[in-house]
Amino acid sequence: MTTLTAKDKDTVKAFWGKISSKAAAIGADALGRMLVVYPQTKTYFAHWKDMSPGSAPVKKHGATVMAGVADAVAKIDDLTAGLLTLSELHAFKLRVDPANFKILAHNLLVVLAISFPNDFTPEVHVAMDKFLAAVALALYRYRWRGDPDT
Ligand code: HNI
Repeated sequence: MTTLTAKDKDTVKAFWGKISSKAAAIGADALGRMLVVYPQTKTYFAHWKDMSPGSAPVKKHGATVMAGVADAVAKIDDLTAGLLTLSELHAFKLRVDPANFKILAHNLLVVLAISFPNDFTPEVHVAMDKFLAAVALALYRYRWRGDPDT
């Protein structure tokens, strides 16, 4: 597991400052793409009326997920403790397979890259990649019941 350096954290916070006002739209786009490109992820959202890109549930949940990411940026120094409640929800109640966190992170990176081509430098790319991996780890660690760093 790659660790977020102090510089990575600063890069994530600065980039987030630039994009946060568009977070809901970014989340909706990423979620819509995830459901189309990786249809196995649809199983978790089978109770929605419409899973297509731009639909009301996709927009609403896109904003919800990004509110979670915003919370993670605020708690970047201790993601494990900061995301504990959300982690328990995803592990025990929603039973999300950890592989899906990587898939969502990938879709988020794609949307960030195409939405902010100038700001999404290689430095931002690597910092956001590491950050989303750290968020994923904090969210699925309860799946393993072991030391998440091994
Ligand atoms: Ni996730 C609900 C945040 C990844 C499936 N999710 C939430 C909520 C937040 C959230 C916040 C609302 C919690 C509440 O109601 O108290 N999810 C996040 C974040 C990530 C993430 C920050 C990763 C960056 N979730 C995923 C992934 C999946 C997923 C990868 C499955 C593919 N999440 C869900 C489902 C719900 C959910 C399912 C309930 C939604 C609903 O409408 O029932």
